[in-house]
Amino acid sequence: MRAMEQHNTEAVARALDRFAIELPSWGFANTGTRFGKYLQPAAAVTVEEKLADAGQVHELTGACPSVALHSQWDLPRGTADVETIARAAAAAGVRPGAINPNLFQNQEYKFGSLANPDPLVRRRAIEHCLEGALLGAALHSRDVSLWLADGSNYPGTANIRERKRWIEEALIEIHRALAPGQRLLVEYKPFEPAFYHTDIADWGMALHYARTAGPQAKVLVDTGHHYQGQNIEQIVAWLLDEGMLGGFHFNDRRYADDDLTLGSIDPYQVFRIFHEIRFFEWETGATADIAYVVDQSHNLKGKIEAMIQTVVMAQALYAKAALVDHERLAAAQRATDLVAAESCLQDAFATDVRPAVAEWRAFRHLPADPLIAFRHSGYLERITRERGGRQPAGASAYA
Ligand code: LRH
Ligand code: MN
Repeated sequence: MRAMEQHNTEAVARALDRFAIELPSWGFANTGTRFGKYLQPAAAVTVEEKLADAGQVHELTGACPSVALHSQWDLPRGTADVETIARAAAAAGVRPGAINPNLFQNQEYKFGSLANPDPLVRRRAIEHCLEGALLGAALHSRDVSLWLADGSNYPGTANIRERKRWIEEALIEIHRALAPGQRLLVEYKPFEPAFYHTDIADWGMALHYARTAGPQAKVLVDTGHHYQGQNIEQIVAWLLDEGMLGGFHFNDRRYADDDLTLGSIDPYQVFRIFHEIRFFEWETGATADIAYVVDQSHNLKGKIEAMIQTVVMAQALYAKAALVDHERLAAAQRATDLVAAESCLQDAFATDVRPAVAEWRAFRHLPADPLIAFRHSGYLERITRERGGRQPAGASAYA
C-alpha cells in the first residue's frame, strides 16, 4: 500500500476512533409537516422502541452510543420514567444522551414559554427545565439542550427587550440548578414557528444568553437554523475561538429547517464545519469539547435506514476532514497562496475514504456496509410484524 494510502488509513482510523454522533429518539417516530404525517407501520412509538432502533444503528455503525431524549415525548412521567429509560437503554446497548425540554407543544406556550408575558407560564416553563436538569443528572447524561420556539408573528405585538430580560433571568436560574459537569446548550433558530421575531434567533443572541447564564452554558448550532447564504463554518470558527461551542444538531436542507438527511444536499457544508473543528484542534492542540447530535425527521425515508445513512455520511465527512494537511494549509494561508490553500481542503474532500473506513469497520468486527447489513438483518421485517398491527399514534403532533 503506497505511503499516502497508509497515512490516510491511519489518520482515518484515529479520527473515527474518537468520532461519535448522538441519535435523536424522535428521529425514529412518525413525524410530519404541517401538511400531514405519512405513517410508517414499523415506526417507533414507545421509548423502548426508539432506543432499540437506535441500538440497531449503533450495532451496525459503531459510532452512535447515545440517544438524545425529548422530555415530554420520552419521559412524560418525569422522574417516574427514569428507571424505564435506564433499563431500556442498557437493553439496547446505548446510553441516555442530551435531555431536550419541550417548551413548544403545550397550549399554554401560545405566547411563549420563558418569554411569555404571563409570569405563571414563565414559572411553569422554568420548572420544566429544572426537572430536565434533574432527569439528566438521574440518567447520568451531561447536556440539557434548550430550544425555544418563543417569538411573535406580527410587528408591535411583543416587547422584545422585556422578553430578553425574562429569558436571561430564567437561564440564570436554570444554570444554577445544573449539577457539576452538566451543561446547558442554547440552540438558536431564525424563524418557525414564529414568523416575525424569534427570541433566540441567531448565534450572537445564543452566545449572549449562554454567557449570561453561566460557565456551564454553551451554544448549540443546528445546521438547519440559518438564513440562506449564511456562513455556518464561520460561526463555528468564532464559537470555537470564544470557547463557547457546545454542540451541533446535524441535518441538511435546501431551503429552511428541512431536517433532511445529513450530507444529502450539501456534503461539502458539513465537511467545512468538521474542517474548522479539526484545524482548531491542530492549531491549539486542544480537543474541542463538542456534542455531535443528529436532529432530523424522516417523513418519507425508512427511519432506521435514513439514520444509518446519516451516521455513515457523518463518519465519511469527518474522516475526510481529518485528511487536510494542516501544515501545508497554514503555510499557504500565511503566504496568501489561495489556490494551494483551497486545494488542501478540496484534495481531502475528494479523497475516497471508503476503503479506509471499511478497514476500520472490519478491524472492529462491524459490517463493511451497515446499510446492506441492515437490509439483510431481518430487523425491519421483525419490527414491522411486531408493531404493524397496532393503530399508529395520532397523526397530529410533530413526533
Ligand atoms: C427545532 C429543533 C429543536 C428540537 C426540535 C425537534 O426546530 O431543531 O432542536 O427540539 O427541532
Ligand atoms: Mn435542533
